[in-house]
Amino acid sequence: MFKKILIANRGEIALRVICACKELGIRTVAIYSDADRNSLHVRFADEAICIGPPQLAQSYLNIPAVISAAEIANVDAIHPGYGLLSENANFAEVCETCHLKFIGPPPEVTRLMGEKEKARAAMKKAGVPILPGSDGVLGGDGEALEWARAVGFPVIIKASAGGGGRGMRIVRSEQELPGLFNAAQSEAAAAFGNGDLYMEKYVENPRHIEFQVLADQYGTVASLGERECSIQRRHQKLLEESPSTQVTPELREEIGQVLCKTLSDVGYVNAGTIEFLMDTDRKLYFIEMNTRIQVEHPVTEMVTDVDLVKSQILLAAGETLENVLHGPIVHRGHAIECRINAEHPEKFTPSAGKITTFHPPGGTGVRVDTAAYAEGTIPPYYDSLIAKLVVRGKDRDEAISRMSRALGMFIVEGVYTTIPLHRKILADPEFRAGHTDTTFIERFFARNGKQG
Ligand code: MV4
Repeated sequence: MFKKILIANRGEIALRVICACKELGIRTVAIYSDADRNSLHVRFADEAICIGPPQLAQSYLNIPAVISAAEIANVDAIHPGYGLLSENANFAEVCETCHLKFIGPPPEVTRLMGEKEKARAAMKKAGVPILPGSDGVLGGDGEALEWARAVGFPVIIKASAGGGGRGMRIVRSEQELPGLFNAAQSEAAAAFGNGDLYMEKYVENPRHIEFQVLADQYGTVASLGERECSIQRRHQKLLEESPSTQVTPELREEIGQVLCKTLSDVGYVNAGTIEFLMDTDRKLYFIEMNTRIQVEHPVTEMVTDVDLVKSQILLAAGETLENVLHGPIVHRGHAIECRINAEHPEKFTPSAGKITTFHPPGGTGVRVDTAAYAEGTIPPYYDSLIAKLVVRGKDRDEAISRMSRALGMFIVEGVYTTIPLHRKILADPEFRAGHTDTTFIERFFARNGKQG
């Protein structure tokens, strides 16, 4: 087992990894930027090393600085958390070269899943349902037009290196295709340094449903069911839940089985998330895979009682999935997570500054993942997530009641937060009825005005 792990992240996820390490008896090394000197991840780690100025490129994304810290502290492994270097295959390779275990899949698997049209091809080959679309990268707008005619409008053009919605264009007619193709190409080239594009049939009003898996180094893979994450604004998730109201036990089992086989075949190791779109006929189609722990992982932890971060560490250290899980995966009850962001309620812009009052809720079935505290400051350089409020109930109705009361007992003063927005979403009849496709938030704002 690892003796010491460096956590290449900050905020609530750095604390989450520290929790897992403490329970496993592993020493922790925090890295921090000048802006994070007084952060809780620094306080709770056994050691902490400052790696540079606040800007991400000079600190948490600075590979030589991160590796130097790992060498100085003499760690066995690096946990990348989410975002930052977590899906950077070059970083994973550098770790390997330096004999530091990267807690994630092998670099070549990270690279495969990072090239979205290659991931799509691999899933198709293995029998995972995908949407009709191009075979591989589009050679130009002429080839794009041929595929669009074959697939039928509307289609969506996506960046191969993409994710998060950048370099994406919906195309509804032949006339607008060349212009939108060029726009997507320029945007992808500027954002990712790679203008490769591919095409899929466009699904109207989809739900975003993702499956959680765990895989060991010996080809054994387990599915931990799904999370529904359709409530998003500008490709930022606001609220996630498990199970999805739309996934039957049979569909969960069917998709879980095909995913386990596929990921075993590609040599996947680590926790992982496979994203699907669900159309209005309740059919699921693979869109992309994330090879990291995700922000919303606690939703799955609440309904399965599996500690996903501990599992990541144990699997990276060479444990078998059988030893990590101790038995079959059982789903109990319903969990909901609300992402509490420090942001202005109308402008949705980050609200940095000093938190003057901080009182998180507690009680039965309530979990708060956060690195925030009273008198602490939220630096302007990083993302605006300050807490994840997660509840579990015996069913969806109980989870909704519990979340509503917990949101009402969450006091954050000094910065604007999304707590008032979440309270209104939880009270919304459409949300309560489970009508939560990806157009939910737009319709919600249309009903309630911009503030919700
Ligand atoms: C789609 C789609 C409809 N059809 N693909 C947006 C981000 C990226 N991860 C995938 N996205 C979408 N891909 C096809 N073929 C609609 C979206 C989409 C979306 C997906 C999930 C959650 C929210 C979304 C909001 C707008 C568009």
